Amino acid sequence: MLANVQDNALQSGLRKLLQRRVPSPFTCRDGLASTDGMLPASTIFALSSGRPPAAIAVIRLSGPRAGDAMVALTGRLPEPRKARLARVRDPQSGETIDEALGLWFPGPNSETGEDMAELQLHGGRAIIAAVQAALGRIEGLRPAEPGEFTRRAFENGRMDLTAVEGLADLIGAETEAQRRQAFRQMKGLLGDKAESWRGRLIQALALVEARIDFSDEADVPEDLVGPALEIVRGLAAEIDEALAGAARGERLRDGLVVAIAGPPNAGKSTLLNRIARREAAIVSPVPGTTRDVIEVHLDLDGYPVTLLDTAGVRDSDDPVEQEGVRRARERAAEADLVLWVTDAREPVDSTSTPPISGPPTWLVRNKVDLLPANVANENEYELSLIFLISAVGGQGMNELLSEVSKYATATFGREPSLISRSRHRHALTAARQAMNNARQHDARHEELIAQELRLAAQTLGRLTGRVDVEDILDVIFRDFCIGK
Ligand SMILES: Nc1nc2c(ncn2[C@@H]2O[C@H](COP(=O)(O)OP(=O)(O)OP(=O)(O)O)[C@@H](O)[C@H]2O)c(=O)[nH]1
Ligand SMILES: [Mg+2]
Repeated sequence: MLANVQDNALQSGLRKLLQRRVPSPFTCRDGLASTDGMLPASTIFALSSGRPPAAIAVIRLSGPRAGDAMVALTGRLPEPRKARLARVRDPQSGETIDEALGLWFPGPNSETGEDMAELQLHGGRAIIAAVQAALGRIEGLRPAEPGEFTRRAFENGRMDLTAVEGLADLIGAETEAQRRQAFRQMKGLLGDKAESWRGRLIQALALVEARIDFSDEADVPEDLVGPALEIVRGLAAEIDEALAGAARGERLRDGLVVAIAGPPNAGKSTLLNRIARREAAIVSPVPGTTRDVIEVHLDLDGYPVTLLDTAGVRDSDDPVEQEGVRRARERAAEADLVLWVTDAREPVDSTSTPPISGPPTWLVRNKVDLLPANVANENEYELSLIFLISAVGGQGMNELLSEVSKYATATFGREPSLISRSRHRHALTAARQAMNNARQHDARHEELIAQELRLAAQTLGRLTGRVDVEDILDVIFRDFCIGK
């Protein structure tokens, strides 16, 4: 019975919210007509495939004149979503430029939501230049800005903002784990979650609004705020769970940073080169060879790892070397893991004690190939992990790499995180904060509670781009390439 009354109150609360003329935080951006406001959108085109020359070049068009342009160049439109072999001609001179596959995707069920056409040409520079020049001469057509196809998809409600970010990450993904996380995001996992959270918040808000609006009516139960806050409590727990994985998700985008540090001449650069399988850093018998920090990006069992080679840490009068040592310390202190490399022939003394505080540090005793047999006893040394390796001979390298890989697995976790950017974390933290505030108000202060819930819903709306996000759009789309 109470549930029924609540439902009725919820319905009328929602109705009232919808009837209001004041702009509500729930104004959504779905179905925006075009970037150009009331004017018909221009038709854009771009080379969407990689750098020529290549086997194939894909030129895409999107906008109201995409079909006309296709007809102008190839004579007629292919059947929707079916490839058709076509002769591509310059409409001005009539000269054949190439033979290509043409595709036609009428809107609104296309990627951008607009009419789209695609030409798969041979990937030569002259062909691409000739086709682009021909397209540029057609009225209403212009070259696309970076990310403009995706921006149109967003503005036409085909993708939410988190999916757009997922797509950018998917294109940029270099390792399996990154690809997996980005793909889930592009498929709308975070966006759908945020939308469902927002929907439930609006329900809670409607209950509170109903309480405010009908406080003097007899059939509205006293306590609508209680059930509303109960909804908020459940939501808060779910958002907290998502936030718990945030650090993992953000780290996966950037990769695990492993710094190789230690005294001069210990074989740090040799170790970097061995792991990277190329001569990335200069190796020499002269101590103090490496001055700058050298970065190598690796794929370690599907996880992204940035390996840093640094200058040998020692006191020096040379200002350049001093700067190198300063950078070495700084970058090592900020790393996720430090491999402190020393010469295994040196006794375990002050040089084997890493002066780096902060990240976990493993002691790597290098050049074991130069040790007389069975001297390799390091039991007395108190560090969590000690490795005996030869960066030149390869001894101990498998053990070291497998431990680093285990460390990466533990850091990133097997389950991809829902959150992958600080933008997501900030939005969810802000929503969470507003929800907390709502729950802390006295239940009689319905207006204050409603205000916090409105704020929380608005923050979640910004996460998916459903409410007023102009300010962040440029930042997000800037990362895209032209043609996407
Ligand atoms: N025998 C042997 N020699 C090694 C090994 N690792 C490095 N070396 C040699 O040690 C010397 C110094 O190596 P680097 O890799 O330049 O040492 P580093 O720690 O980068 O030195 P700085 O950049 O000067 O701090 C070179 O002559 C290397 O060939 C090893 O495992 N065994
Ligand atoms: Mg070096």
